[in-house]
Amino acid sequence: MPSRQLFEDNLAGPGLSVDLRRAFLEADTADALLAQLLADVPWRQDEIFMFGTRSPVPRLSAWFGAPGLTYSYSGIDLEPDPLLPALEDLRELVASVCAPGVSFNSVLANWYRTGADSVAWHADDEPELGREPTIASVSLGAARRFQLRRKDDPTVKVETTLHHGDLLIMSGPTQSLWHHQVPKTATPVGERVNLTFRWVHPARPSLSS
Ligand code: MD6
Ligand code: FE
Repeated sequence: MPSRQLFEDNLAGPGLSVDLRRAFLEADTADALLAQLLADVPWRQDEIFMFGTRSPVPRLSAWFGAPGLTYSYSGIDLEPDPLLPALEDLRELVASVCAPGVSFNSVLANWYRTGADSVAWHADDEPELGREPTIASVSLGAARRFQLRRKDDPTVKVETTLHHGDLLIMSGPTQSLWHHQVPKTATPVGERVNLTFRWVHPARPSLSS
Protein backbone atom coordinates (compact mmCIF):
# COMPACT_ATOMS: atom_id res chain seq x y z
CA MET A 1 0.00 0.00 0.00
CA PRO A 2 1.44 3.39 -0.94
CA SER A 3 0.64 5.04 2.40
CA ARG A 4 2.54 2.35 4.26
CA GLN A 5 5.49 2.78 1.95
CA LEU A 6 5.58 6.49 2.80
CA PHE A 7 5.77 5.76 6.53
CA GLU A 8 8.53 3.31 5.88
CA ASP A 9 10.58 5.95 4.08
CA ASN A 10 10.27 8.15 7.17
CA LEU A 11 12.44 5.95 9.37
CA ALA A 12 15.70 7.79 8.78
CA GLY A 13 17.68 10.07 11.05
CA PRO A 14 21.16 10.75 12.42
CA GLY A 15 22.56 7.57 13.95
CA LEU A 16 19.33 5.69 13.30
CA SER A 17 19.72 2.23 11.84
CA VAL A 18 16.30 0.67 11.33
CA ASP A 19 15.35 -1.95 8.77
CA LEU A 20 11.59 -2.38 8.41
CA ARG A 21 10.19 -5.33 6.48
CA ARG A 22 6.47 -5.13 5.97
CA ALA A 23 4.48 -8.38 6.08
CA PHE A 24 7.60 -10.39 6.88
CA LEU A 25 5.16 -13.07 8.08
CA GLU A 26 2.22 -13.90 5.84
CA ALA A 27 -1.16 -13.12 7.37
CA ASP A 28 -2.06 -16.80 7.92
CA THR A 29 1.24 -17.53 9.65
CA ALA A 30 0.95 -14.40 11.76
CA ASP A 31 -2.67 -15.24 12.70
CA ALA A 32 -1.71 -18.72 13.87
CA LEU A 33 1.30 -17.48 15.82
CA LEU A 34 -0.73 -14.78 17.56
CA ALA A 35 -3.44 -17.26 18.58
CA GLN A 36 -0.84 -19.69 19.89
CA LEU A 37 1.01 -17.04 21.88
CA LEU A 38 -2.16 -15.67 23.47
CA ALA A 39 -3.14 -19.20 24.49
CA ASP A 40 0.18 -20.78 25.49
CA VAL A 41 2.49 -18.09 26.85
CA PRO A 42 2.79 -17.74 30.65
CA TRP A 43 1.99 -14.03 30.56
CA ARG A 44 2.82 -12.11 33.68
CA GLN A 45 2.25 -8.66 35.07
CA ASP A 46 5.59 -7.03 35.76
CA GLU A 47 6.07 -4.07 38.06
CA ILE A 48 8.40 -1.13 37.82
CA PHE A 49 10.14 0.21 40.93
CA MET A 50 10.60 3.94 41.01
CA PHE A 51 11.09 6.45 43.84
CA GLY A 52 10.33 3.79 46.46
CA THR A 53 6.99 2.78 44.99
CA ARG A 54 6.07 -0.03 42.64
CA SER A 55 3.46 0.10 39.93
CA PRO A 56 2.32 -2.39 37.29
CA VAL A 57 3.66 -1.82 33.77
CA PRO A 58 0.85 -1.18 31.24
CA ARG A 59 1.18 -4.50 29.37
CA LEU A 60 1.77 -8.19 30.07
CA SER A 61 5.16 -9.76 29.40
CA ALA A 62 7.03 -13.00 29.05
CA TRP A 63 10.73 -13.75 28.68
CA PHE A 64 12.17 -16.73 26.83
CA GLY A 65 15.75 -17.95 26.72
CA ALA A 66 18.20 -20.54 27.91
CA PRO A 67 18.10 -21.39 31.63
CA GLY A 68 20.20 -19.04 33.75
CA LEU A 69 20.06 -16.28 31.16
CA THR A 70 18.58 -13.68 33.50
CA TYR A 71 17.93 -10.23 32.16
CA SER A 72 17.12 -7.05 34.02
CA TYR A 73 14.58 -4.95 32.20
CA SER A 74 13.48 -1.58 33.63
CA GLY A 75 14.65 -2.65 37.07
CA ILE A 76 12.97 -6.04 36.88
CA ASP A 77 15.02 -9.27 37.04
CA LEU A 78 13.52 -11.74 34.61
CA GLU A 79 14.04 -15.51 34.70
CA PRO A 80 13.54 -17.05 31.25
CA ASP A 81 11.10 -19.70 30.14
CA PRO A 82 12.32 -22.11 27.45
CA LEU A 83 11.48 -20.97 23.92
CA LEU A 84 8.28 -22.43 22.50
CA PRO A 85 8.97 -24.45 19.31
CA ALA A 86 7.20 -21.80 17.22
CA LEU A 87 9.54 -19.17 18.67
CA GLU A 88 12.61 -21.33 17.93
CA ASP A 89 11.55 -21.47 14.28
CA LEU A 90 10.87 -17.75 14.13
CA ARG A 91 14.19 -16.99 15.79
CA GLU A 92 16.01 -18.82 12.98
CA LEU A 93 13.92 -17.12 10.29
CA VAL A 94 14.51 -13.65 11.72
CA ALA A 95 18.25 -14.23 12.17
CA SER A 96 18.49 -15.40 8.55
CA VAL A 97 17.53 -11.93 7.26
CA CYS A 98 19.83 -10.02 9.65
CA ALA A 99 23.47 -9.12 9.00
CA PRO A 100 25.92 -12.03 8.90
CA GLY A 101 26.95 -13.12 12.39
CA VAL A 102 23.79 -11.83 14.08
CA SER A 103 21.96 -14.39 16.20
CA PHE A 104 19.51 -14.36 19.07
CA ASN A 105 19.35 -16.36 22.30
CA SER A 106 16.28 -14.82 23.88
CA VAL A 107 12.89 -13.30 23.20
CA LEU A 108 10.97 -10.67 25.15
CA ALA A 109 7.24 -10.86 24.46
CA ASN A 110 4.86 -8.01 25.23
CA TRP A 111 1.07 -8.23 25.05
CA TYR A 112 -0.76 -4.92 24.59
CA ARG A 113 -4.31 -5.88 25.50
CA THR A 114 -5.96 -2.60 24.46
CA GLY A 115 -4.98 0.90 23.40
CA ALA A 116 -4.44 1.69 27.10
CA ASP A 117 -1.43 -0.63 27.10
CA SER A 118 1.87 0.86 25.97
CA VAL A 119 5.61 0.97 26.42
CA ALA A 120 7.10 4.32 27.45
CA TRP A 121 10.21 5.93 25.97
CA HIS A 122 13.16 3.62 26.49
CA ALA A 123 16.30 2.29 24.87
CA ASP A 124 17.31 -1.34 24.97
CA ASP A 125 20.77 -0.38 26.13
CA GLU A 126 21.32 -2.62 29.14
CA PRO A 127 24.96 -3.72 29.50
CA GLU A 128 24.10 -7.41 28.99
CA LEU A 129 22.97 -6.59 25.43
CA GLY A 130 26.48 -5.39 24.59
CA ARG A 131 27.59 -2.51 22.41
CA GLU A 132 25.45 -1.66 19.38
CA PRO A 133 23.04 -4.57 19.79
CA THR A 134 20.91 -5.83 16.92
CA ILE A 135 17.34 -6.25 18.19
CA ALA A 136 14.64 -7.58 15.88
CA SER A 137 10.94 -7.20 16.60
CA VAL A 138 7.97 -9.03 15.10
CA SER A 139 4.54 -7.44 15.48
CA LEU A 140 1.31 -9.41 15.59
CA GLY A 141 -2.30 -8.29 15.84
CA ALA A 142 -3.50 -4.70 16.01
CA ALA A 143 -1.53 -1.96 14.26
CA ARG A 144 0.12 0.45 16.71
CA ARG A 145 2.24 3.59 16.35
CA PHE A 146 5.96 3.16 16.93
CA GLN A 147 7.98 6.31 17.59
CA LEU A 148 11.69 7.07 17.87
CA ARG A 149 13.38 10.24 19.11
CA ARG A 150 16.97 11.33 19.64
CA LYS A 151 18.13 11.12 23.25
CA ASP A 152 20.05 14.41 22.94
CA ASP A 153 17.27 16.28 21.11
CA PRO A 154 13.73 14.92 21.62
CA THR A 155 12.44 17.23 18.88
CA VAL A 156 14.18 14.97 16.36
CA LYS A 157 11.48 12.37 16.04
CA VAL A 158 10.36 9.78 13.48
CA GLU A 159 7.50 7.35 13.56
CA THR A 160 5.77 4.56 11.75
CA THR A 161 2.89 2.18 12.32
CA LEU A 162 3.71 -1.47 12.95
CA HIS A 163 1.24 -3.91 11.40
CA HIS A 164 0.43 -7.61 11.73
CA GLY A 165 3.45 -9.59 10.52
CA ASP A 166 5.90 -6.67 10.23
CA LEU A 167 9.56 -7.15 11.16
CA LEU A 168 11.62 -4.21 12.47
CA ILE A 169 15.35 -4.58 13.00
CA MET A 170 17.33 -2.00 14.98
CA SER A 171 21.10 -2.07 14.99
CA GLY A 172 24.25 0.05 15.13
CA PRO A 173 24.11 3.09 17.43
CA THR A 174 20.29 3.18 17.49
CA GLN A 175 20.00 2.12 21.15
CA SER A 176 22.73 4.48 22.35
CA LEU A 177 21.45 7.56 20.48
CA TRP A 178 17.65 7.08 20.32
CA HIS A 179 14.70 6.23 22.54
CA HIS A 180 11.60 4.46 21.23
CA GLN A 181 8.05 3.91 22.44
CA VAL A 182 4.62 2.51 21.63
CA PRO A 183 2.24 5.23 22.89
CA LYS A 184 -1.20 4.64 24.30
CA THR A 185 -4.07 5.37 21.94
CA ALA A 186 -7.64 6.49 22.63
CA THR A 187 -8.71 4.87 19.36
CA PRO A 188 -10.30 1.49 20.06
CA VAL A 189 -7.77 -1.12 18.94
CA GLY A 190 -7.54 -4.87 19.31
CA GLU A 191 -4.82 -6.77 21.06
CA ARG A 192 -1.23 -6.79 19.86
CA VAL A 193 1.74 -8.98 20.68
CA ASN A 194 5.30 -7.87 20.00
CA LEU A 195 8.28 -10.20 20.10
CA THR A 196 11.78 -8.75 20.42
CA PHE A 197 14.66 -11.09 19.63
CA ARG A 198 17.90 -10.28 21.41
CA TRP A 199 21.33 -11.65 22.20
CA VAL A 200 21.85 -11.46 25.94
CA HIS A 201 25.37 -11.97 27.22
CA PRO A 202 25.40 -14.19 30.30
CA ALA A 203 25.60 -12.23 33.56
CA ARG A 204 28.75 -14.07 34.67
CA PRO A 205 30.60 -14.94 31.49
CA SER A 206 32.72 -18.05 31.72
CA LEU A 207 36.29 -18.02 30.40
CA SER A 208 35.20 -19.75 27.20
CA SER A 209 32.47 -17.30 26.20
C1 MD6 B 1 6.85 -2.85 20.61
N1 MD6 B 1 9.19 -2.60 20.73
O1 MD6 B 1 6.93 -2.79 19.38
C2 MD6 B 1 7.99 -2.44 21.47
N2 MD6 B 1 12.70 -2.58 21.08
O2 MD6 B 1 5.85 -3.23 21.17
C3 MD6 B 1 10.38 -2.31 21.25
O3 MD6 B 1 10.50 -1.81 22.35
C4 MD6 B 1 11.55 -2.62 20.46
O4 MD6 B 1 10.37 -2.97 18.43
C5 MD6 B 1 13.85 -2.87 20.43
C6 MD6 B 1 13.87 -3.21 19.11
C7 MD6 B 1 12.68 -3.26 18.42
C8 MD6 B 1 11.49 -2.95 19.09
FE1 FE C 1 12.51 -1.63 22.95
